[in-house]
Amino acid sequence: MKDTADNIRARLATAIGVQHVLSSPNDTAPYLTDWRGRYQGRALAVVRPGNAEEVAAVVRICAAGSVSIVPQGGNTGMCGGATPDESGAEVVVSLARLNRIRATDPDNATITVEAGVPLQRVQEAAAEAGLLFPLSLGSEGSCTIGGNLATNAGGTAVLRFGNARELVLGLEVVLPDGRIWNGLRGLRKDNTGYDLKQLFVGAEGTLGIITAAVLKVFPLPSAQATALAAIRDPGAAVQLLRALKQALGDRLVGFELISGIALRLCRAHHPDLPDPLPDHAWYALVQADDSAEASALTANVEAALADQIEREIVLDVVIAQSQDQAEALWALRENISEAQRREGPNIKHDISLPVSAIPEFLQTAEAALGKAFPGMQLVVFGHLGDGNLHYNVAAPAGVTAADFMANAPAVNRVVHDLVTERGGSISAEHGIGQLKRDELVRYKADIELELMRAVKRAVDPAGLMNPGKVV
Ligand code: FAD
Ligand code: 2HG
Ligand code: ZN
Repeated sequence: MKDTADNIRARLATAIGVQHVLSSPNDTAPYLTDWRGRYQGRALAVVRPGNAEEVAAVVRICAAGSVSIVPQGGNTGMCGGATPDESGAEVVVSLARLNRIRATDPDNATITVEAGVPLQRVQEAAAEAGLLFPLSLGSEGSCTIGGNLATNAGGTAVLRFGNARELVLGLEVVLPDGRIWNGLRGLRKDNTGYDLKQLFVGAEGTLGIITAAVLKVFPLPSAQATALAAIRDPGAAVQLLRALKQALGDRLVGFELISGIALRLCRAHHPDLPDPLPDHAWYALVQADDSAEASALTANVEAALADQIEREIVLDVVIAQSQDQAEALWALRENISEAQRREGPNIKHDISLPVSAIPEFLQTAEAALGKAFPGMQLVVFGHLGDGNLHYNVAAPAGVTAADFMANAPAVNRVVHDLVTERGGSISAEHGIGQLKRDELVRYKADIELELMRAVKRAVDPAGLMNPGKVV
């Protein structure tokens, strides 16, 4: 027989303390909607356990009562994965109180942190030990490492360091039956069968709750160079990327593409930001880091960019002369998403393609969308070095965003069909959540969906972990 909601709440309160079981509308409101305000759910309770044992106790209570669980970190996700459904029967498990740095091991180049530690705090803790944790996202002040792993987050340094998946060596996970799996190993080599930790990375909370992780850290760079280049078109960006890889090797950390429209939108909402190269159609933001002497890196970056100006690949360039200037150039890029949110709803696509296919994709997609939805506005930017574009579509002037959003399925179809035809992915780094669950069924091969469902059934036979998300 199913427990009543009151009984479940009482048991949760006994397990983790009544003050950590929230159920009043005021207390729960921030946990029940996503960052973009696109989804709105209800919950039986929002619980805030303080350690892995308490998470396990919460999961056992929910499992015994057949109550579904929605894990939540910083709630910055882009696909509604951390928002409960509208039934009011799910329990949101916030990991925010699991916020300890457990250990730093400079000789092993690892840091062990709890899931609720904000990404920026992980970066700072590593830096305090003279080390670099390279995952870097615009949301890093709010998102948590547990959320980063659960979404396999990407960001702006994937070109050099890989996605979250490549930065994790070990995990501690509370399984759907409430057992704690301690896989907190700090090993770079471990071929003892299936790589279980990777199952939970990118699973978006559908297989278990990550409570802690052992992460890779790297030497802090001693030299950094940041440049904004104005370029003619995306084809020139691809040529520039290739030339900079050749000139800088793995000192090239990030390579972002920004359309002039995206940059101007960002400045419209952040007029305090600089406008060093006004009125160009496209820009590339380049980050290079090195552990060697600063002058060598700067000279190499300058020479490489000067060469590209001579070849007319780069039209104009500005190289940051100070840390403040570098941060301001990055702010032009990092604040585009926030500027878009302020501007109003838009139809988002987080796509990846072979880098070589991107210029032609952009031309074809713009023509196709222009024909089907005259006047729509493209806000294109993203991590070109990784073949990942944020291909966002906003309403034509004079059309309300709400009316325009009714076109989302048709716009998705145009974009995702073109991406798929070119061997690309409909979710490069944001995940599936509830936003793209139906798109996944449409575009993922049957055999892959079958394997995913088999894994889900094996690990979570009762289907209580974040139902309705991903699979
Ligand atoms: P949440 O939003 O709380 O949750 C995301 C998903 O993970 C949900 O399905 C949730 O159930 C699950 N989850 C959370 N914690 C756990 C846990 N401990 N165990 C199991 N499951 C869990 N993303 C990128 O990849 N690259 C970017 O460059 C980037 N830039 C961004 C910029 C801005 C301004 C914003 C608002 C978002 C950006 N994002 C980016 C998206 C988002 O920040 C990432 O997806 C991030 O990894 C989510 O972390 P979170 O802690 O906020 O997770
Ligand atoms: C970014 O790279 C984020 O800024 C957000 O992934 C992208 O808002 C978006 O579309
Ligand atoms: Zn991104």
